[in-house]
Amino acid sequence: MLICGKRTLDLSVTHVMGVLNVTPDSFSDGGEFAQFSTALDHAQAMVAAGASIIDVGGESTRPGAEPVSVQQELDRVVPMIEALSSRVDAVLSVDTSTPEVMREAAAAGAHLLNDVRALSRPGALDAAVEVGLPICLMHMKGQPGTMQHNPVYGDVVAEVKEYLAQRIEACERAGMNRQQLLIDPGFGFGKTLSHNLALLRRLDEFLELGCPVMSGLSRKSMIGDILAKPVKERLFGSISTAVIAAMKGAAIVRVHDVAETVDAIRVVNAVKQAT
Ligand code: 7PJ
Repeated sequence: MLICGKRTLDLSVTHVMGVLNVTPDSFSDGGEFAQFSTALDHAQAMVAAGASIIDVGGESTRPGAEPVSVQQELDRVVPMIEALSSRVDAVLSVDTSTPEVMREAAAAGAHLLNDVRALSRPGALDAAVEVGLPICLMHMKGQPGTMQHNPVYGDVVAEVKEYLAQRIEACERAGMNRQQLLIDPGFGFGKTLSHNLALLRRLDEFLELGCPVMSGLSRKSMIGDILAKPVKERLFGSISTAVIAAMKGAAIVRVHDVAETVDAIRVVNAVKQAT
C-alpha cells in the first residue's frame, strides 16, 4: 500500500496515471475559463475511464520547452488541484520540481509529488519532507532544453539505477522513508532510442532498489522512432510499452490515452494474479 495523504494505492496491481497538462500550449484557442473547464472535464473523463491517479503539470518538460516562472506554474496548477480535490475520487499528483508549487499544491489537496528532477532543485527536498507526501523520483540527464543533444552512457541501466539510489539515499537522510518513494528511469529525458529500449527491456532491475517503479512512455519519441509515426498515431505503440512496463513490474504507468490503456493494464493485472 502506498499512503498518499488521505488516499491509498494498492501496489499489488498496476495503476494507470492520466496526464493532465495545464500548460497553455497544450490547449487550443479560447478564454482562460474555457481552458480550465476543458481540463477539468478531461480529468473527470480520465477518472471515469479508470485512471487511479491524475498527474497535473504546469511546466512543459518536453525537449526544447520554454521555462516557466514560479508564479505561472502556481497559477496553472494550484486552482486545478483545488478544483479536482472536491470533484474526483483519484490520487492527485503534481508534476513539479518547484518547492513553492509542492507546498501550495499539497495545501490545495494534492496527494502525490512527481518530480522529473528528483528533488534536485534548491529547497525541493526540504519542501517534500515538509509536506510529507510520497514522491516519485525521476532520472533526467541534463536539462530539458539540451538533454537530447547526444546523451552518452556506459551501461545506461546501471547509471540510471545508481543515480536513483543516490536520490533515495538523499531523501532518507533528509528524513523520508523508503515506503514514501517511487522511482522512474525517465524515458526520453536525456536518452537515445537504444537507451530507452535497454531501460524498458531491463525495467525489472529497478525493483532491486526496493521502491515501486513508475514508467512514462506514452506518445514519446521512442515510439515515433520505432514506428516512424507522428504523435497522433502512437496509440498502439504506447499501449504496447505500457503493457511491457507492467509485465516488467511497473506499479504505475503514466499515459495520455487512459481508456485504452486501462483495458490493456486490466488484462495484465489479471494475468499476473492468475495462479
Ligand atoms: C514523465 C513525467 C515521465 C514522470 C513527463 C511527456 C513529458 N513524470 N513527466 N515520468 N514525463 N514521472 O509526458 O512526454 O516519464 S512530461
